[in-house]
Amino acid sequence: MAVGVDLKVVVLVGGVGGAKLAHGLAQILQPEQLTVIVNTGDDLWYHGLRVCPDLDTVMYTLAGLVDKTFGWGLAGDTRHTLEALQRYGVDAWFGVGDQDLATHLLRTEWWHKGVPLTEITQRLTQALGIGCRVLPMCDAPVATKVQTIEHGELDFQTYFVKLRWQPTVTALRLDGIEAATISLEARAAIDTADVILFGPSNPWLSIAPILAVPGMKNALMAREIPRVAVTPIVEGNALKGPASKIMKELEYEVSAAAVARYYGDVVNGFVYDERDATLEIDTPHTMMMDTIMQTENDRAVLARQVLDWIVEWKNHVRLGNNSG
Ligand code: FO1
Repeated sequence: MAVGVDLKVVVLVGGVGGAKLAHGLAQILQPEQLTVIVNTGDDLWYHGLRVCPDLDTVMYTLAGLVDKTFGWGLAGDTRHTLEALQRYGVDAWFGVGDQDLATHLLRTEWWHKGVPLTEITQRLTQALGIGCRVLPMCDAPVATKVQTIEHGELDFQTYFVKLRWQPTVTALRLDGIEAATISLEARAAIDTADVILFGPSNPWLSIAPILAVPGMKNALMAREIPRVAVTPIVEGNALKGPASKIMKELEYEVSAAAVARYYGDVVNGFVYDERDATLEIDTPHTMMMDTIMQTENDRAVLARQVLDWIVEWKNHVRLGNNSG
């Protein structure tokens, strides 16, 4: 079944995994049908530059510019500036590429002129030829802080990149979240959406910060439409990154079912992997699929399967049958 031409989709994402689903959706929808709302809790000041890793990962992925080996950064980028910093004795553990710097330079220039991050992102995405809307979760700076046993509280990228997510996590805090508000653009996208998707991103590190933006959760839950999460956990493992390690450390069972329980009634639909066929998921509407996106085509296939299932489910409800 073809994806409905009028279907408006909002997808909430973090970095690499979520960007892949956003790319799949962008391959099968018209640009005006898709809005991607991105976590900015990972953002940092890097030698005076405002770096927004998840926004950049999404942007570069959608523009076809991303480094395919890492899943972040620009393909073919070099690290000469990083090497020059090292000559000055800087411990250059955060791998910003030379071309990548152009994004951060421009963003920072506009940031200091008072341009909101939403507008900055629109300028950058437009220049990169990205048709769909990419929105930061909010305009205010919010910083994820990671409480660990070994090092106390860490800045997110210190935990994630410098210490390679090895410290044991005991809690997460979102610095600055109280001052944030849902943007008019995010609100409008949610208010007019036919479907909300939660990408296969880390629920604790990537999706929770988006949901914590004041006004965001209410805006999402006010919509009686399919609100569907795609699992980031397959056969008890995260496909990428520390999701399963963090689940253990925060004393959750490591399974797609536990992710569904964590989302609770924020979602009413859950897509889990066919390799986990024996799992029992509590969410009202569930579907099993091959959720692993190895190729670019896999992304479009998964996006289409998810939307086709949702269209069927919506038709079913319209016909008066609320089950399944
Ligand atoms: N990830 C790494 O594992 N190592 C890095 O040195 C690194 C640098 C980096 C620079 C710019 C950027 O946009 C992303 C970068 N990432 C790096 C990715 C990023 O730290 C994480 O993937 C996300 O924050 C988690 O979603």
